[in-house]
Amino acid sequence: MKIGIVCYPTFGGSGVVATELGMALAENGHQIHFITYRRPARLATFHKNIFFHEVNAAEYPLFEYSPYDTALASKLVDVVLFEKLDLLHVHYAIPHASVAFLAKSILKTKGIELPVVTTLHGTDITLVGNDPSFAPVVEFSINSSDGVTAVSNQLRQQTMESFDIHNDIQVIYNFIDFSRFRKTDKNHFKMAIAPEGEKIMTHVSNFRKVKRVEDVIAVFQKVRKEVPSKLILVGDGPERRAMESLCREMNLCDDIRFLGKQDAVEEILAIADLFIIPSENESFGLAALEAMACEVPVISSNAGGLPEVNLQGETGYLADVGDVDTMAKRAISILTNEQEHNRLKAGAYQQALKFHIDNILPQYERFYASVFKKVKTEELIA
Ligand code: GMT
Repeated sequence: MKIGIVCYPTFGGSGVVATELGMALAENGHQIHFITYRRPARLATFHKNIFFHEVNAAEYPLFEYSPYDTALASKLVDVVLFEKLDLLHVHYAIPHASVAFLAKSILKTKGIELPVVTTLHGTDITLVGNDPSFAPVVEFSINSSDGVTAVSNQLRQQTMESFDIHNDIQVIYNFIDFSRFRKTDKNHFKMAIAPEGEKIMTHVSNFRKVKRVEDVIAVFQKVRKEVPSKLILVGDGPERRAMESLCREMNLCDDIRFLGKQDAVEEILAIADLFIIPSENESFGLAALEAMACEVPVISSNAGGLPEVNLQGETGYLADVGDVDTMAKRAISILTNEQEHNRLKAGAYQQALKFHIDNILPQYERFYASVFKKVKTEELIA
């Protein structure tokens, strides 16, 4: 199929999933067209089946805000017409689903029926999507999509509860590419971070409030009192500066490393003993899955879809949002008991296998085929 993919090109989870999906589809022989304002961060290598179309929203003195939505809709129409796309898959409802509806409507006037699939990722429903400034458009565009997927059962459920939805929403979990995310020997790196053989805790996020990075630091402070350990923080975002100040106030700077945004997250996960993700809300928790694929047990909150990924006592442990005491207690018990640690490492890996890209990719392909067939059948009847 010729598939257009619209996403945020950043390190955010939805952009990562969209890019990895596009690359896997291209590998499977589909022709993939990424349409966004910048080359997606994870789209590192050239592939004969992958094309990138950059959206440029024109500047004009009258515009206080450049109308990206309009520029994206125009670009979509242009790419669909020129490249003869079979289907458009938009990731993250705002503004991609409503822009897709606009592009679809324009194409209809030109006699073209464009099947549109929308994937909901989380904050497009749980945080911003619910905001009255977006909600009516989000609801309308979910209902107007030809196919809708959500990345966890919990996100599906929450979408149904938050909006008046009369469209089906199919759950297709996020996935992991084991050719990239797997345990590798990075002992030289481990020696550099933890020269005395300290345990290494890791957190990866975009440092937004919803991630509760302050809880990561609070847990680490408690763990460090009992277990010689280091904390690696990967990523960047609005809370990073405040978190650096917190580390100074808590006198933890010698044991916490802020690494910023990293391309090769798997190399950091390869030396981690424990991953921590105490989010206020998390529709899935792709970062946790990436850690699990690298045989790293997870301490998480029990928010959102995290219990569908991290299984209590099997792949790590979960606690209520903000319960840093329980999280620390669990972390200490894992890091001080080698047998328990090994059991959870194996459990994490086994659970990650369920999200193997080879299991999830066919689900998307089947979904595309069914949406395509439905739209084309409706076109014939009309
Ligand atoms: O986690 C983020 O802040 C980024 C966000 C996004 O929309 O890019 O991630 C969401 O989508 C990811 C991929 O489906 C999920 O793994 C994350 O759980 C979800 N984030 C939240 O729900 C907060």
